[in-house]
Amino acid sequence: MDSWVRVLLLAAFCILPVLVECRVRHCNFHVVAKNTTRLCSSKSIVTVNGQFPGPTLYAREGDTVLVKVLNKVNHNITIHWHGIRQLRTGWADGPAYVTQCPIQPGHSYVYNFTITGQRGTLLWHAHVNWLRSTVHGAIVILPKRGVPYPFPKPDNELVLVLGEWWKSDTEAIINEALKSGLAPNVSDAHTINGLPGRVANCSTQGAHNLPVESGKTYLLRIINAALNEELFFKIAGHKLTVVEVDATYVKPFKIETIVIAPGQTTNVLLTADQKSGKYLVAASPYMDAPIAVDNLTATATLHYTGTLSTSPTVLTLPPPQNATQIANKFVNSLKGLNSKKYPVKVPIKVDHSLFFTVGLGIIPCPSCKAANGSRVVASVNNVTFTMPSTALLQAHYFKINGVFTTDFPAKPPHVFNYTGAGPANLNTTSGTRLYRLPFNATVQLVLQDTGIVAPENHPVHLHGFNFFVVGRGVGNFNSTTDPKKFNLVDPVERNTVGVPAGGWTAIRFRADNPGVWFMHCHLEVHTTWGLKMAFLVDNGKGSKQSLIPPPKDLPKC
Ligand SMILES: *[C@@H]1O[C@H](CO)[C@@H](O)[C@H](O)[C@H]1NC(C)=O
Ligand SMILES: *[C@@H]1O[C@H](CO)[C@@H](O)[C@H](O)[C@H]1NC(C)=O
Ligand SMILES: *[C@@H]1O[C@H](CO)[C@@H](O)[C@H](O)[C@H]1NC(C)=O
Ligand SMILES: *[C@@H]1O[C@H](CO)[C@@H](O)[C@H](O)[C@H]1NC(C)=O
Ligand SMILES: *[C@@H]1O[C@H](CO)[C@@H](O)[C@H](O)[C@H]1NC(C)=O
Ligand SMILES: *[C@@H]1O[C@H](CO)[C@@H](O)[C@H](O)[C@H]1NC(C)=O
Ligand SMILES: *[C@@H]1O[C@H](CO)[C@@H](O)[C@H](O)[C@H]1NC(C)=O
Ligand SMILES: *[C@@H]1O[C@H](CO)[C@@H](O)[C@H](O)[C@H]1NC(C)=O
Ligand SMILES: *[C@@H]1O[C@H](CO)[C@@H](O)[C@H](O)[C@H]1NC(C)=O
Ligand SMILES: *[C@@H]1O[C@H](CO)[C@@H](O)[C@H](O)[C@H]1NC(C)=O
Ligand SMILES: *[C@@H]1O[C@H](CO)[C@@H](O)[C@H](O)[C@H]1NC(C)=O
Ligand SMILES: *[C@@H]1O[C@H](CO)[C@@H](O)[C@H](O)[C@H]1NC(C)=O
Ligand SMILES: [Cu+2]
Repeated sequence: MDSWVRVLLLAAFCILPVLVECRVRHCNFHVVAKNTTRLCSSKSIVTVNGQFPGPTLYAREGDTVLVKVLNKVNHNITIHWHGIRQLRTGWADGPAYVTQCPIQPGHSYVYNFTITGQRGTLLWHAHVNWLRSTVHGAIVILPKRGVPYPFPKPDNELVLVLGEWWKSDTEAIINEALKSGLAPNVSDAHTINGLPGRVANCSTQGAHNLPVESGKTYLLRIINAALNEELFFKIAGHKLTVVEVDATYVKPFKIETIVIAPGQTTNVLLTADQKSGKYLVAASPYMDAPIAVDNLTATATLHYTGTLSTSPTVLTLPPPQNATQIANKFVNSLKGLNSKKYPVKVPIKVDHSLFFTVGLGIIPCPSCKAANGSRVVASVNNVTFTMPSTALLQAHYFKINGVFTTDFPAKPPHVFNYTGAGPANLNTTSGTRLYRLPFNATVQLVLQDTGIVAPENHPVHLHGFNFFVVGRGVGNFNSTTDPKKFNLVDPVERNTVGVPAGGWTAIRFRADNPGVWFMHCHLEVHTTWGLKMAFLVDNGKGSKQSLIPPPKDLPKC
């Protein structure tokens, strides 16, 4: 029996699973609206089961998970299980119009997938329009029964979901921007488990409390579920021992401040080894390019038991918004664990060597008066991706012609100084173009930021695969000198990686998962603007190397 399921979703609480082994257990995600008053505004938000953040999905490595999503709101919805490999089960991946048509109001769909060879922290979120701003939650995958963590067992575990909050409805925010051609309004606050901490002039606020006992060690599962902002995270007076990112183990290291991009997760060990008291927990934006961000710091409190609530909190200053050195210190410390049990399997031989520019552009838009008849777009290799009205995976599986082409360029159409002043013509082309890969091909992909409009750090997320981050640098990638510096021994393995502002990142992966796999910037505004594409991975010849047939309840367009 390989279809054992351990999913515990208690209607209103997220608790660690009770140690009961059980047969297939369906869990229900009811997508419902909820009126809420927080942060100087009352509004209706879309939630799962009325919770914000949504319920934590607990599972164990090897489990089959069945989540029935019932759409009770007046929006199309899909849920993406961010970082779950979805081996041969692309139908359960979730991005709207990529692997499925959306679940329309009043309809439901059962996501059915098995968690193979993965354990750690991930997140689930809506993958249609901007609904993920409030439709998101944690995924906690425990190691197989009896398998220990490769680090000292913590006394307890806490999930911390970082988010972004707008006073207005987020669909209104992006729709307004698309009409104007300009950038959308930045958020009004950041949140830690749904709460912003103290915000000036706001009566409807509140801070999350992390209770700890002196001398004990905690595993903090930190998730960035924000839409558009990378965040620094730190706790006054305490060092964090980083042990995992994106559900892959890393060589443990101690650090004061971590940086986490939307879609990324980081597990850290925290020992309550300071004087009993209250300590500030801070999540603040990281942005080292001339782009407007929400500069409010979300705060929570690390509260040693026995400390009076009236006692003063030990404070900490968030890093400056542009503290690239602090961000780099964290990023450069990440190395795959590469132990006997958890080896780093980076492809050494490369079958497909790809070079993709990622960045912004400007195209004509006669109705966009605010932006003088033009609008900002984003692109990969100068292609602004056009979403189809039929899901790509269906078009592929049922051989529906005319939905996409497989001529996505392996390199940019023009060579220019990518990180320099940029070309005079900022136009892009548009299309629904995919890059096709044979089953089990190995891929090296260099992602190069451009300075067009503005350089910016783009956290690029690949569906269906983990990849190894073999290199990273500032300026233009040099294909002669830079590969010599690649780390092919113990690179970190992840599913979302930041391409540094005005720089590049090189990743490698093996295309061992047949289907259509989305790749996009995880800053939602850039995805909306077109910084997205997809890989089409062919079936292999072996018996377990084909995409499985679609489930009967797969939504239709
Ligand atoms: C939210 O409030 C509006 C206006 O007060 C009301 O019409 C609506 O029924 C409420 N919705 C929910 C889900 O409570
Ligand atoms: C889930 O998918 C598997 C195939 O991957 C299938 O055998 C099983 O019947 C499905 N379960 C449900 C409840 O649809
Ligand atoms: C965006 O911000 C502007 C300026 O503060 C404001 O007038 C507008 O109403 C905001 N848009 C939305 C959708 O809240
Ligand atoms: C808060 O309110 C005070 C008094 O009404 C006002 O002077 C101040 O500008 C407000 N601050 C913010 C950030 O809105
Ligand atoms: C945050 O941004 C606002 C608006 O751009 C600005 O007025 C304020 O000074 C900034 N605050 C900090 C701490 O940088
Ligand atoms: C960060 O911004 C501050 C204030 O805008 C500036 O003085 C400083 O030079 C910047 N630091 C870096 C490393 O760019
Ligand atoms: C690219 O532009 C940058 C910034 O202007 C400049 O420093 C760099 O020398 C240029 N590189 C080349 C190869 O021209
Ligand atoms: C940009 O491309 C569009 C079509 O893709 C074309 O209509 C327009 O003329 C181009 N504009 C410029 C300035 O090249
Ligand atoms: C992008 O494509 C547009 C439209 O074909 C073209 O005008 C422009 O020069 C291209 N830009 C780059 C950087 O390749
Ligand atoms: C993929 O190719 C590698 C060699 O490059 C081989 O060792 C492996 O067995 C292949 N995997 C599958 C699933 O065919
Ligand atoms: C790459 O670096 C080498 C050695 O510094 C240099 O000769 C070459 O011009 C560089 N290539 C590019 C495309 O910048
Ligand atoms: C919801 O999805 C259906 C199917 O793709 C589409 O026809 C409809 O326009 C969508 N509705 C909205 C409000 O986007
Ligand atoms: Cu981006």
